Amino acid sequence: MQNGHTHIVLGLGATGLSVVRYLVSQGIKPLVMDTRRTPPGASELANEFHDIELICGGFDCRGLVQATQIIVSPGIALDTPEVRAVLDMGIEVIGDIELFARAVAHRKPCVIGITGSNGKSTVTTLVRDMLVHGGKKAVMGGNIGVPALDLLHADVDYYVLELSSFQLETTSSLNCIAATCLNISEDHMDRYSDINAYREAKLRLYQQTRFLMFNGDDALTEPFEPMNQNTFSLSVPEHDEWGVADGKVFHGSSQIMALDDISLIGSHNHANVIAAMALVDACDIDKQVMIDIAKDFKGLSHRCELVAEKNGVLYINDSKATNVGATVAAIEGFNDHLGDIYLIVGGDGKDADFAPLIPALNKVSQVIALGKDGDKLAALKEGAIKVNTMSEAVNVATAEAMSGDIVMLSPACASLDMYANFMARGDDFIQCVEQITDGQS
Ligand code: UMA
Ligand code: ADP
Repeated sequence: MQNGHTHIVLGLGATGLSVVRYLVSQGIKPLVMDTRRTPPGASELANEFHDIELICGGFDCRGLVQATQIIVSPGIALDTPEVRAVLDMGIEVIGDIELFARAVAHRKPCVIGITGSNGKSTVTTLVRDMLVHGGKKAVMGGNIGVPALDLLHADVDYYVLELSSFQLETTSSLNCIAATCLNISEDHMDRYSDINAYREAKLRLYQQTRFLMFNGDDALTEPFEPMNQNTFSLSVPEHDEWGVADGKVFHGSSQIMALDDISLIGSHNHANVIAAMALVDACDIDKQVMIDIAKDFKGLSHRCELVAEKNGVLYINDSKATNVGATVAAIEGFNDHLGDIYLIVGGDGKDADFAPLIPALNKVSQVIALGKDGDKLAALKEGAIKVNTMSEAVNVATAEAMSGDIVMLSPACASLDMYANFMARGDDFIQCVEQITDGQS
C-alpha cells in the first residue's frame, strides 16, 4: 500500500470532490473509489489533481481494510456490504460534514444546522439572508448544493448548513450554535427500515448543538430527552416560544409581524419563516432584520413557484416536492383557492407509502400521473390519467383546465427515473408550459 492511502474517499460526486480537495489541502493524498463506471467527478478530479488514484466500478476491499479513515459520500448507504465490513473491523467511517465539523472545532460555535423532511432549503436560505442582512458574514451549503468543505476557506461568521439524514448518519461532532429538525414525514424509505430509523438519523443533530429548536406542531421532531430547547409552531406560544396568535407571529408575548405580511404563501411556509427567525435569534439578529427578509423573500425556484398564467390558468412548478409530505403541503397551501386543481404527480417514490396523499387529493379535481410509480399514484384517485411524458401531462391538464384553475407539478416522488435531478424535471415542465399558445385548451 502506498503512502497516503490511509484515507479513502468513497463516492466521487460533489461531496467526494470536496473531500479530496480538503484532504489534499491538509497534505493527505487519498485513494478514491466509486461503484459507478464513470463517476460524475472523474474529469474534474483528473483536471484538478494529477496524482490522485481513482478506482471505478466498485469498492476495492483490499484497499479499504488497510485504511485508517474512510470518508463516505451521502449517496452510499452504510449498509453497503463493503462499508459494513470495514465498520465491523473498527475502521473509522465518517462523512464530509464530520470532517467539516473537525475543521471548525477550534472556533466558537459558528454553525447553524437545519434538517427535516421538507423546507430545509427554504429555511437555510432565509437564515443565511437574515444573517447577511443583519451584518454577519454568512454562507450556506451542505445538502442544498455547495458541499460544506468547499465553504471552509471563506472568511465567515456563520456557516448555515442544510443537513440530510444521510449526512447526519456519519456526523457526530458538529458543534452548532443553533439547530432544528423542521418536520418529519416519510422519505427515503428505500434506505431506512422504517420512519423511526429515519427519525433517529435526523435527530442525531440535536446531540450536536448548544440550542435546539423543534416544531411544536410535529411530535416526531421532539428530542428523545429534554435538552436546551425551544419550539416554533403555528400554535399560540407559551413562555419564550415562537408561535402564532390572531394571525400574528409572536416570540413569547412580543408581537413580531402579521402573517399576511410574509410574502411566502401557505401555512407550511409560515412555519418555515418562524423557524428561521427562531434560529437567527440565537445569533442576536435584530427583529426588524428578520421582518424585512420575511417580507422580501419570494421563495426558491421549483418550490410552489408560479411560472406562467396562460388563458387565466395558473401553472405552478413544485418539482422539489420529492416526497408525499411536500405534495400534501403544496395542495394545502391552495386551500383557499376557488378554482379546480389539476395535479401532475409521479416519478420514483423511493418505496414510500402514498396513502397519506389520499385526503389531500380530495381537493384536487384531476390527477395526472407519470413515471416509475405513476400507476400506484393513479390508483389513489378515481378518474386519474396515466401519461408517459411531461408534455402529455401538461397538454392533458391544459385541455381540461379553465380560467381560474391551477395546473401544478408536485410529484411526491424523486425525479431520477426520468431526469438528472428535480431541476431538470421542473425545467421540462416550464418548457412544456411555454409551448401552450394563447387560446389553447
Ligand atoms: N453513487 C453510486 N456509487 C458511488 C457513489 C454514489 O452509485 O460510489 C450514487 C448514489 O447512490 C446517488 C448518487 O450516486 O444516487 C449521488 O450520490 P453522491 O453521494 O455522490 O452525491 P453528491 O454528488 O456528493 O451529492 C451529495 C448529495 N446527494 C445525495 O445525498 C444523494 C446532494 O444532495 C448534496 O447537494 C451534495 O452532496 C452536497 O452536499 C442531493 C440530494 O438528492 C440534492 N439529497 C437528498 C435529498 O435532498 O433528498 C438527501
Ligand atoms: P427541502 O430542502 O427539505 O427539500 P425545500 O425548501 O426545498 O425543502 O422544499 C421542498 C418541497 O417541500 C417543496 O415542494 C415545498 O413546497 C415543500 N415544503 C417546504 N416547506 C415545507 C414544510 N415546512 N412542510 C412541508 N412541505 C414543505
